[in-house]
Amino acid sequence: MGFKTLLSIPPDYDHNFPPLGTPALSAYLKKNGMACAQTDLNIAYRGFIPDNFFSDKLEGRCYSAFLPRDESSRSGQLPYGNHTNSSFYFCERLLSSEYLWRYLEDRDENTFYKFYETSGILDRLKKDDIGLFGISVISPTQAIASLTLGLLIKKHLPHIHVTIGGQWVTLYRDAILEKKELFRCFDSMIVFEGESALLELARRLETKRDISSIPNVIEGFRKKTVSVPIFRATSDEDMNSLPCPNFDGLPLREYNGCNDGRISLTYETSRGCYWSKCAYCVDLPLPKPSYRRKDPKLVAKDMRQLKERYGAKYLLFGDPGLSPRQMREISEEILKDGVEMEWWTMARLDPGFDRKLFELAHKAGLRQVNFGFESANDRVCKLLDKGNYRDRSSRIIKDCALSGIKVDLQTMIGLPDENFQDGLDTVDFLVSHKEFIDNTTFNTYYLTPFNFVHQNPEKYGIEYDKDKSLPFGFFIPFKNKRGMDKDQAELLQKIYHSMVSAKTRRETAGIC
Ligand code: B12
Ligand code: SF4
Repeated sequence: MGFKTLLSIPPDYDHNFPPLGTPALSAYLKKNGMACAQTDLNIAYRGFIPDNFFSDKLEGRCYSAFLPRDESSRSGQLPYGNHTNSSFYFCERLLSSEYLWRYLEDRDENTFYKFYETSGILDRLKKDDIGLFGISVISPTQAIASLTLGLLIKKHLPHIHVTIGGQWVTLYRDAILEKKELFRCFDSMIVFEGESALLELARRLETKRDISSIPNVIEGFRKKTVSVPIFRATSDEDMNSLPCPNFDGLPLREYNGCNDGRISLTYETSRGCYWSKCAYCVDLPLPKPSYRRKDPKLVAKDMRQLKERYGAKYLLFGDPGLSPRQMREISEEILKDGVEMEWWTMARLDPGFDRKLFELAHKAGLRQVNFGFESANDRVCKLLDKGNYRDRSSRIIKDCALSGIKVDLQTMIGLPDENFQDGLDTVDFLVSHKEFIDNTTFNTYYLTPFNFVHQNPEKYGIEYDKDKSLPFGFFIPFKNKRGMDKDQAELLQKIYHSMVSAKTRRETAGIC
């Protein structure tokens, strides 16, 4: 019996689609001859805690102070509307508190601990004779649950090598290394892209070889010291040698995206961003990975495989930004191959997009594009190196909608140096283009770590206190020196919503 790896997706994350990290890694290990399985504990955790658990339990516990609880923090202040022990707020505060270790093993209050005890995960690890257990930490919402799980396994099954990886681990690699005691919860961590590093880790563990020199693998605790080999030596994988993701073992019918019975999966046709300039970029923190795309022929082949193997009907492309060239060539290959499938993607408002291209892509199954629009004000876009221009955005949005593809606009209000008048330009644009826009994701701007604004706040008219930032903080408090404050940003959002609904009421009443 060979060496076995089990990869897990801990709570709490998006329930709409299976996250792509573990299917990508699982496929890569299998392609290279290593046994690998995966389990989605996030889906299993859904519904585990009663709705009122956190509101009822606030009194009298040391860690209740880390839960966002007053009315002001429940409304507007907290992005992503999560008020539990999986909130960004709770995670970053608990990680910096003296109660962390007590919480990680608190049977009564730590709902993740309770869940793991009943989930059967420890039995599975024993029964399947797992040698390497991987935890995929994509977002801060999973961090406390991941540490709880790692610690539990290290206590009960210390012979199993526990490794953590994913976007959260990569983003906070320095903070984790600063807080070395976290290595009590895992034996190693893998930063940046994980395929080559995880494969090499599994191979060396199987043959009981030293793991300290594997690029992007950081080993710790057991040896009392933490070894830090050079990061990124092999982190940018060649997309054309990555196999089609493998979703075996994930409960594909249980994701919300499958609510009408059609299997919806995640996929990627490129990594990195071909633009890579936006000053506030959240999706790809610094240092940015290089841009690589998968050969469109291979993309069409993978899509066929996902359809045949899993009955997939819909694909969510996780590419941070699909380029016009990639969209064209993929569409051509899909049509040549005859694979019938619907797909969704994120893209820039790039001048290379036009009606002809969108019509081709629509024919090939493209049903929705989420554009990074952010602002209709050219000065603000220029300052942030967004590369968007109002008139061009208008043309692309119309071309896309008129081709039958839904337009979703990611919009931010309160951007660096953006004043109230600039914000009104955005509201005006959205209202006047309403008939072409299917949905607007309207966020208030938040300063996040490791981008150009964070690196050089003066240039963008931003001020924040570096010394007061929490090491695991995601939303950093800041002052927009010349721009609008949070209240004005919220007011603009209210104006937008009232104008859009007023317009809709008039249209419904047949006045327009
Ligand atoms: C597509 C996407 C989504 C989609 C799909 C989500 C899904 N179900 O898959 C949607 C739009 C729904 C979404 C929602 C959210 N997302 Co999102 N999303 C992405 C995006 C753009 C791509 C993710 C992806 O598929 N990558 C491709 C896979 C293959 O890469 P990967 O997951 O990084 O995995 C590799 C490595 O990290 C590593 N690895 C991963 N797991 C493991 C495990 C082990 C053991 C090892 C060794 C290695 C390893 O190896 C993998 C292969 O190389 C990323 C940004 C990015 N560039 O990755 C943000 C990102 C993951 N999302 C993020 C966030 C915050 C969210 C939201 C909370 C809010 C938001 N920003 O919209 C919600 C989640 C809602 C919720 N309830 O929790 C953050 C996470 C922040 C962080 N770093 O801590 C990211 C990084 C973007 C960002 N900075 O805002 N998201
Ligand atoms: S287009 Fe998106 S991923 Fe690329 S730099 Fe801008 S915000 Fe980042």
